[in-house]
Amino acid sequence: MSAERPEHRQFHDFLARHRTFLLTTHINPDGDGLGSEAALSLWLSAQGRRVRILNDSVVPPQFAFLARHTVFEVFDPGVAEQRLVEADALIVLDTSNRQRIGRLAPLLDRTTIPVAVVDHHVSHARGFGHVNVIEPEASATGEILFELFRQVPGTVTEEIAEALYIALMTDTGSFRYSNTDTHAHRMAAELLGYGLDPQRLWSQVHAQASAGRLRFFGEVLSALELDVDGRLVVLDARPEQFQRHGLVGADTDGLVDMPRSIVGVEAVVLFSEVEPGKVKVSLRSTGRVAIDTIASKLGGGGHVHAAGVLLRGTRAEARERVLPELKKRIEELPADARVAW
Ligand SMILES: [Mn+2]
Repeated sequence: MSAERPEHRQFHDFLARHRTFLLTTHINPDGDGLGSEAALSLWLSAQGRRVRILNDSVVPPQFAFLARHTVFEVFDPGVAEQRLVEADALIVLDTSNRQRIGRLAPLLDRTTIPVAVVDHHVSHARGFGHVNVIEPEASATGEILFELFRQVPGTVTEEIAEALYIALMTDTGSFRYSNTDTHAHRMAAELLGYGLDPQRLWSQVHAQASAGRLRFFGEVLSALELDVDGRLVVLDARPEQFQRHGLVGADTDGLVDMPRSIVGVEAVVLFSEVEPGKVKVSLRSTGRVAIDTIASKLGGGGHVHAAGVLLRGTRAEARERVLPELKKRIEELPADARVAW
């Protein structure tokens, strides 16, 4: 083991001190949260540890294949109590905000279980774990795990590489977001060396849409609004549209990414009223507008390129809370180099 950072050594010491681990991630888990859980679960199991995964939310269908090798349990008060009693330690992945783990959070008040946090979100707090490995410069939590795993030579298998690749691919928007750097590409190259098929893995996550989902996208996109001289795209989705096209939940990730391809766009915001009175605000930046602080001020979170928040009230009220600040930030940007030439 050759850990250079003190937090990495602390994390390995933490793992060495315990036998039975409970893993969890944030509510509405994404490919990074779930891929990181699957990877760490496989890695710890191979080292003779007992591992359980318990999340607040269900695994979305496009990530169901990650459950081939690992079981993802969904929160139930009785099961959660039992898992916390059985485990020697809890590892929280892809969030350093205690509230973001959902219904497991209040139960932690009643236990003394040691906690480790591995995350890459920018946070003002230093994490709520006894050990905190928080590296905002990492493209994905999976990238931090890969580094930790490699410190113990010969421990990464094809199954672990696949789960880490899903974490990296999804959190970089398939290597398009501003967090896609040399580290991300080097990691992808190394992971492919374990025999992964990138085309198959991309399709497994992204080629799962129903015709209804595409019709819904088409309807919402055809009504897109341009603001701030075409530099802001505003999308709006009503509860009736979700229902009419047979969409369950609020899987709008691909939708809010599409207008980023319009020339000159700095930011995209989607107001989706998934059910009456509940508006999911999804924000995307093409790299220059910091949208994560807009989301966090309203109680949400995310990264500089992708963030979100769930607001109670009408879509008109949500617009009033988000748009003035977002427009102001775009107006304050220096002139876009793309326009100059
Ligand atoms: Mn992540």
